[in-house]
Amino acid sequence: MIARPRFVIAALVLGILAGPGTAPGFAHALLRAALPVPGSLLPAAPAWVRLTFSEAVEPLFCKIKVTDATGKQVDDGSLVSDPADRRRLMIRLKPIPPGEYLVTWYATSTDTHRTQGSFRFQVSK
Ligand SMILES: [Cu+2]
Repeated sequence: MIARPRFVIAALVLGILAGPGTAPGFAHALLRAALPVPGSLLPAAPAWVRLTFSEAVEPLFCKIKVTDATGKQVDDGSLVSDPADRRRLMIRLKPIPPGEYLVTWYATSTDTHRTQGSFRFQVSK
């Protein structure tokens, strides 16, 4: 009976060491692609921000926030996931004037690991 918790711990350690496949590291949701492209200067305001991660993500535990240069939120707050591709999240933007915008994202992959990041884009005058 006393050995049981130790067995469980050993199994967990072995599970961690064995890891999921031979991929380098674990299945963290890293940002693979974004629209607008990070750092880009756009001729017109985009209607959406779309992020594609390296892994499937859990929309309920993800967040995308888009703010203007004064810190005011310019997204409509409703995160949309793509049922055809669970690595993809989108959020709709309010009509935005020319300026610089910051996209901040928090993602939770299906293995519950969390990642976060941010990038900027600009809308030209
Ligand atoms: Cu992970």
